[in-house]
Amino acid sequence: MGWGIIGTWRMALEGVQHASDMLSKGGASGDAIEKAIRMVEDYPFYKSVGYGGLPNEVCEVELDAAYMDGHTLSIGAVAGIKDFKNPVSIARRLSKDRFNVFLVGTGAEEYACKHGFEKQNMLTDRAKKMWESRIQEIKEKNLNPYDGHDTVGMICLDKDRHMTAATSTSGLFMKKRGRVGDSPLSGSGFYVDSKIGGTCATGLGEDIMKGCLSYEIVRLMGEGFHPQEAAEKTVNAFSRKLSERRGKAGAISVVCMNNIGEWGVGTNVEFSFVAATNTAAAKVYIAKPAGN
Ligand code: SD4
Repeated sequence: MGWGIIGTWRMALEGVQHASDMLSKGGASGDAIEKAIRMVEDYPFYKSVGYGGLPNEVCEVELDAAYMDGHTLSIGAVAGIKDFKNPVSIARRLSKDRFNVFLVGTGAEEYACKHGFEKQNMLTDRAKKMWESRIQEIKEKNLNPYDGHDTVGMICLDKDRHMTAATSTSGLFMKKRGRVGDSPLSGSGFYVDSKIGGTCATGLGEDIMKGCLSYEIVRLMGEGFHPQEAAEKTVNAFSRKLSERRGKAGAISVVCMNNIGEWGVGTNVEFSFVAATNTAAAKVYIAKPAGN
């Protein structure tokens, strides 16, 4: 039986490689995806996820993360959490609970503390310097404060055909305190059903949320569409709809995989992603918007 994992952006590479190793030896998709996302969270130079993540407008690192089990459809998510090392692990722990599975801010922090998750100041000197220079640029060059943000999101399939999805991000650079994007929202930032497949998204959360794109793509895969067709069709149609109704669509990119390890991507901007399966080693790919 095959296995596979796909993740957003170049930053997913080392994690996907490590997860591939686990999956090829029969590891479970929940363990592989959690480890892969933690590796991105822990690396200080990936500036939009975990440690070293980009701060909000008052220079605090508020993080969002989610985890979904495609077999039980259990979801766990945290948003606006500060000073905890691995938000994805907190999200996974929450997914085991029956109630209160999506916690924000101080509630999420209390839960993490109670369950023994490691605390850490997530603001690095580098991120603080970037924040200071962005403040200058906003004043001097009238720059859009929100440029520069990415989410690591992954979909994982193990040899037992068990699928999981997970996301982690610091959200928009310079976001308002308490702002939450699509990444911890089921159906928008991620969705997975082991009987079909999974999707996760990256880009401007405010726009991704308007279309519940991750759920829609899984639904189309369930109707028999190849992941590539489902992703491309959904992102193109939704971008077009936003352009018609609002004049412009923000950046929207998705990666998806079905439960036999076939994968696809859809995007309205150039973006990188990483995929690995039992027949192809982890590799960085570049996707461009498809003509529509
Ligand atoms: C958010 N979707 O918070 C995230 C950020 C992101 O590429 O993925 N940017 O809106």
